[in-house]
Amino acid sequence: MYNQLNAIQSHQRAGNTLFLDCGGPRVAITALTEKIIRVRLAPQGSFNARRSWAITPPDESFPPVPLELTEKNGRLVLSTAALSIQINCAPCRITFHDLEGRPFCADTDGLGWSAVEGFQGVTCAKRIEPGENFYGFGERTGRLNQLGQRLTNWATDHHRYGPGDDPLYIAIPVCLALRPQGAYGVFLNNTWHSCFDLGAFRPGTWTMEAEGGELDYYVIYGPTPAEVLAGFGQILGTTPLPPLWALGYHQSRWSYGSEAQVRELAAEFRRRRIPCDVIHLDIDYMDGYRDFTWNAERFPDPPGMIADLKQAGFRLVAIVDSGVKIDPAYEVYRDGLERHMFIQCANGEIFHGFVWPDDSVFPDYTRPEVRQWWGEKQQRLIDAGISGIWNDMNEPTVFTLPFSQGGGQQKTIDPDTPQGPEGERTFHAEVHNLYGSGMAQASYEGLRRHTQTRPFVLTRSGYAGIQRWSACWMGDNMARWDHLEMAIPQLLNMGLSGVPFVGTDIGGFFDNAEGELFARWMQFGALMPFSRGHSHTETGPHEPWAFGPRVEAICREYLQLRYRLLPYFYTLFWETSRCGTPVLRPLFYEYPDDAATYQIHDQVLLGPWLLAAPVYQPGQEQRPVYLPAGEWYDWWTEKVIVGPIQHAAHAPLERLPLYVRAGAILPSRPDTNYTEERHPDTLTLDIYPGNGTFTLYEDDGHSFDYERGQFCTTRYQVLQDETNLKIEIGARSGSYHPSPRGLLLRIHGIEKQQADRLPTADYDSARRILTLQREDDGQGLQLEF
Ligand code: MIG
Repeated sequence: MYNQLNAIQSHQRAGNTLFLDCGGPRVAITALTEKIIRVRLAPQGSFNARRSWAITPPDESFPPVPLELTEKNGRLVLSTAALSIQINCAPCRITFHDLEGRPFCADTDGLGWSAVEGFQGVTCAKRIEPGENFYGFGERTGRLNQLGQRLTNWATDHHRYGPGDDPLYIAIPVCLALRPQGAYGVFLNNTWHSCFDLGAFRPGTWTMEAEGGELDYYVIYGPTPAEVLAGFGQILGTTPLPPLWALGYHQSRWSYGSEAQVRELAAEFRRRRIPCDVIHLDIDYMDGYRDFTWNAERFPDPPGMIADLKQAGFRLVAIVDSGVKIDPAYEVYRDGLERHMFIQCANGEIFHGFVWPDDSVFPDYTRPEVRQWWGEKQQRLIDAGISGIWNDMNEPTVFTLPFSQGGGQQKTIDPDTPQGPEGERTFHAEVHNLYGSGMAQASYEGLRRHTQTRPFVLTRSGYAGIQRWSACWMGDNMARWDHLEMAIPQLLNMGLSGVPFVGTDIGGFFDNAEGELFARWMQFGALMPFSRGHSHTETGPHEPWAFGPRVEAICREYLQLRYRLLPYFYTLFWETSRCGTPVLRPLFYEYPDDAATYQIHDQVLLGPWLLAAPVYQPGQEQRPVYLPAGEWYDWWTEKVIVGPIQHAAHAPLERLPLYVRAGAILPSRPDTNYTEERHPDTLTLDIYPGNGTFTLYEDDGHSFDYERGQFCTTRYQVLQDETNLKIEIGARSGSYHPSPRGLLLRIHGIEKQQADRLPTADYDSARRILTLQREDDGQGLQLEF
């Protein structure tokens, strides 16, 4: 039962905010930009003074926005240059309109607050417009479009989750609503247990509800999905440029549990010439699961081992769990206790529960001094040469009994446990969803302080804004075909929630993969922004060579493809660092006016140019692929297919259906076994006639010098008219200078007569590819023929 707002009795403007007084309850509507509007409800009339937990810039930091307020026919209309907010006065209801007058995000019941004694919930009900679909919502199962679903935001270690399960580890109350000509986003700025109901309870109405805190939401108008994502980036932050090595392939397992095993694994990758940059150490490297320690028997000389591996081009990432073992002989426990770093119950006892290290306590990462302290503790791993930190069990997961006694009940920290920074004390119920983000922030900031290079952090749990600190993987999936299928929309919806650096355990975590499943998973996995194979301790070997030579060859081929495309991947990460753009995108992201793309959950675009349609069924050698309007080049055959079309792709086990959009300029580099093996001696540009532009970004790949201008960009353009193809390579601009290299242009889809107009080039008539070789002097180049 919720109270609803009555009539507005007075209103008042203060700067960019319009306050509405509804006879006690008050509403504040703030235009932060012409497209970002914040709406807050104070049921008792006074707004919560607490800062937002996840919003980066304070409201005051936005420059003034030209605003117009008019009143007519019992309505208040607040207009920016991009939209208008129409407020019905009796009762108070808010509707947004685009410049053509189309309504969106319109209140039905509007803002509500609990009418039940002892329950502090808030709610807001909005109309689902005809043809509207809903995406994002962080880490989800099921299809891409979440229309008709009810989704919970409560970080949970959902044991053996599968399609249809809710909620999972990551809680991101962010949604992207889409219909032709109009996308908008909503961020529910509330960290409590909350739900989105997308018409499951009441068809035609979508709601957001939280079990505590304020009703406080941001509406971000597009009209394109790209503009919505840019808006999310403005308020929630973006992923900083990762180190290049983190874009390589990562190999993990629970656990590579000894120095000999790790060395053997590394050698095997090089022997077999399968590209790999990173090896992950799961919990067995530790001494009795004590964070920041080493098991001296299994790993007698971590610095020596890590130094040798570095020589061979491998980095190590070490897992760190959130639970700190209760053990008076353990320095981290003792020190943390002395400095009051752990979460304490209301009765003064330290909260404790069972995880891998048995009885454990939990740092309160909402407190800056705790994050600082945790970051210092990482020093031991960094001193040994560890390059990145993997945060696990940080929902946090807590059990009632030791694992040796079956673990008992799985839960988390009790909701009424006090937590929070000085002056902002609250209870776990409010900050539960932030636990993973706080831990990742502590890890990121500690790594940055101590290494002065770009950190790599991987986390299982997180809240909105987690992209500022960490990559995310989708937890414990299974080696099953439906889990491979689920991975596709799962990663796409993460990207649409502002989190681009994502991947699933390639091959599946639980159970044994068979070769065919592994090969198909790797074909998609090689294109995942975060690409890591990982598996459970009770499974058989899951390394790329574990399934025989045919699967091994497939893994090699697709990982080599990933490595060749690194300049493209890297530029896509640069884009997301600036604009929040997803690296892996659903089709509708690039074709928002094509409603045929709205329900496609099983195809992806890697950046603007590459379309992949992973095969996720056994024995399948053909699958339907939707190609939107325009020309598409089949990656394998060079055949041109004209969309929009539903096309049957030929997909024997060796083939991932892959297409390049006309107008593409795809930068690539020569094969390497790891990202920093040598300076690439050639920059290759694959050019696909059509109309397009692309800006390549380059820097040293590991330092923060780019923040001081040490980077360069090169703009490319392809123009095609009836008779001529024009290719323009701009002069390189910026103060970073790549090492000397050649430039290889491969122009696709060229007919013989046209090729003859460029006699200096090599022509492959079977594949219709024209090749030109130059020095890459950074001066730019123009071709027209
Ligand atoms: O209770 O560290 O999701 O990736 O291998 C299991 C062991 C704890 C869960 C993680 C998984 C990891 C495993 N961890």
